[in-house]
Amino acid sequence: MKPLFLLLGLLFYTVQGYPCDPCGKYHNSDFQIKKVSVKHLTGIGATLWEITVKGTAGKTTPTPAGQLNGAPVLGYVFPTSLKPTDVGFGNTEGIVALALTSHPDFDDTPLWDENADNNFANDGIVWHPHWVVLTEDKRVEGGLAVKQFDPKDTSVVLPPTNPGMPMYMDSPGFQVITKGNTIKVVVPDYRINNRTDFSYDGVTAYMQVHTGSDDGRNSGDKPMLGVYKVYAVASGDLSLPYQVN
Ligand SMILES: [Ca+2]
Ligand SMILES: [Ca+2]
Repeated sequence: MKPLFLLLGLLFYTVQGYPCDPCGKYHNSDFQIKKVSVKHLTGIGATLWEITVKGTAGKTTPTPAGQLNGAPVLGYVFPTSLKPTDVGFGNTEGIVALALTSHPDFDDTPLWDENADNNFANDGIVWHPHWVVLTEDKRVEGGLAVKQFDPKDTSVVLPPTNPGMPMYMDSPGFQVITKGNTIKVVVPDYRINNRTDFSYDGVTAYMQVHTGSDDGRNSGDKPMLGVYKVYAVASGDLSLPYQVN
């Protein structure tokens, strides 16, 4: 797998010549990574995933676009060496990442009410986790996108908590905590196949939704959810050098 990670790392630095107007707006210290860690807490049977930044973690959230097409998504992302099957997807190629995101234009957590107001469809701006499978995608500046599939493909397996989009994306509902310069997420062991031996990295990024048309169908010239700008990579080269401890 390592050559793939290195290739993707290289992509980050070779395709930044594309313009991305909204990207610069969020390029601040809240997304400058100081360190990343994943610790196994045997006492509660969970791993604690944490990104520490120079500024205030989670303070900067996107300005709404007012529509789904072009909707901005900011993320604190943990690319991992976990297999898609470890987190409930079927077997498929790509990098499994846990992405903590904020996106005020839409809610993709129909099972969860993160702001606890009894409305399950208004939580997009609240930092919340997604499992995603990332693959190389040269149609966007960041060189990566969430892997899509044909909605008619009945062989695709998604976790039961997926939000119903034709992408390898899950809305697992784990607790996210932002405090000072850290953002954290608690992942129960049984939700990652009891794995504690994986490697990981830390990334902050600007992503964007592309539906391509008013009826919400993707036109194909851009990915449905692409990475447009990588603000920081903890390792510097996306080599996933860190191990759970
Ligand atoms: Ca929700
Ligand atoms: Ca709510």
